[in-house]
Amino acid sequence: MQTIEKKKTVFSGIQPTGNLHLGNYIGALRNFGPLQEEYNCLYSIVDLHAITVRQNPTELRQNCLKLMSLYLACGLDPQKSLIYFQSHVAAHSELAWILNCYTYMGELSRMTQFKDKSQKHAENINVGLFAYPDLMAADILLYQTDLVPVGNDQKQHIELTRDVAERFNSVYGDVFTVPQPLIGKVGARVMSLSDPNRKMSKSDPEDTFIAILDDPAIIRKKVRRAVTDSEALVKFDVENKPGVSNLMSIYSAVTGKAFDAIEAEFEGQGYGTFKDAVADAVIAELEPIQNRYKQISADKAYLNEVMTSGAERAAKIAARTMSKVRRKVGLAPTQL
Ligand code: ATP
Ligand code: LTN
Repeated sequence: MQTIEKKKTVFSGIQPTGNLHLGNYIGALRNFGPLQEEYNCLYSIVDLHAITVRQNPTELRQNCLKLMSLYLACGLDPQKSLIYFQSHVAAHSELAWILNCYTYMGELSRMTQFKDKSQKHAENINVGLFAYPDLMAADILLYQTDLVPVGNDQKQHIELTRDVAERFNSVYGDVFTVPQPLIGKVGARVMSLSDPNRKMSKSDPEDTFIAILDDPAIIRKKVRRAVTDSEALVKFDVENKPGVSNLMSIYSAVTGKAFDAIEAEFEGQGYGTFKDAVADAVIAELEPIQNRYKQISADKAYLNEVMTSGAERAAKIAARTMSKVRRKVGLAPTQL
């Protein structure tokens, strides 16, 4: 007898903060599209997460639409995936509150992203920043997600999500699917161009990252200026040659070439030739996205349709989980 397997669910989100960079693209965004063929996918623009650090309202609003346009320009298809803003589905905030009551202060204090951001924003270490991982857990658990495609830096948050889900399930029975991270092999941690020992980050200065929407001339300039070493040898060795290794990872991620093939390709050549090839490959990857982005971001009616239909469909799925959670926890029924 033929068994019909239920399609697995994939959920991911990106914060609409600042300029999306090559790390976000290689580590997360470019992996989203191919998953649409095989899974039920939900891709959210997580605007509630963005306000854990102070935002300019006008800029945040613009960044929200910018990120949705980028999702679409990178190949997300609203016929196949649900694309929506986190704040448009109230269940995210509701479940986050409930999960807060099942998470320990000690667990949240250990999160490296919290520690990093507390240092970067020492003047505003707010409760939202601390409880951020529970909102992320709510995003994921609301949809009974099986797989979460993210960069390496988010692994700890997914582990926390799993712990909280298992804790909840052990009290109330099987309420949540326990999710797994989906982390790429190459490029899961793209490093800063000026300090290859730090991850490329949106909140760092412009010249440390390549933005997905950077002009080709700017991309070339940034790659040429990227920190390497004085050895003039293209070799993958993260410990001793972090700058060159980072550029090799980027090159490998966009061309699909293996590290030994890249070493052979640039044997006996200086970093100038290598960097030009990296810049060419990155430009070739990003230019078509930039062209699609220009068209899509100008089409407000289309964006409107995508976001409203995405939120409506997401809310229906989320409501099923919420009603189960409410019942299990013992919250007052909405009808007697
Ligand atoms: P910030 O550094 O300002 O906190 P961010 O650049 O990490 O922001 P997010 O919105 O937090 O951006 O991340 C979006 C996605 O991109 C996540 O899946 C994250 O794991 C991934 N990501 C972020 N930075 C990198 C990087 N340097 N290399 C690979 N993946 C990354
Ligand atoms: N915390 C993530 C963004 C994020 C996310 C999610 C990723 C929020 N909710 C749910 C995957 C699934 C970040 O900072 N990159």
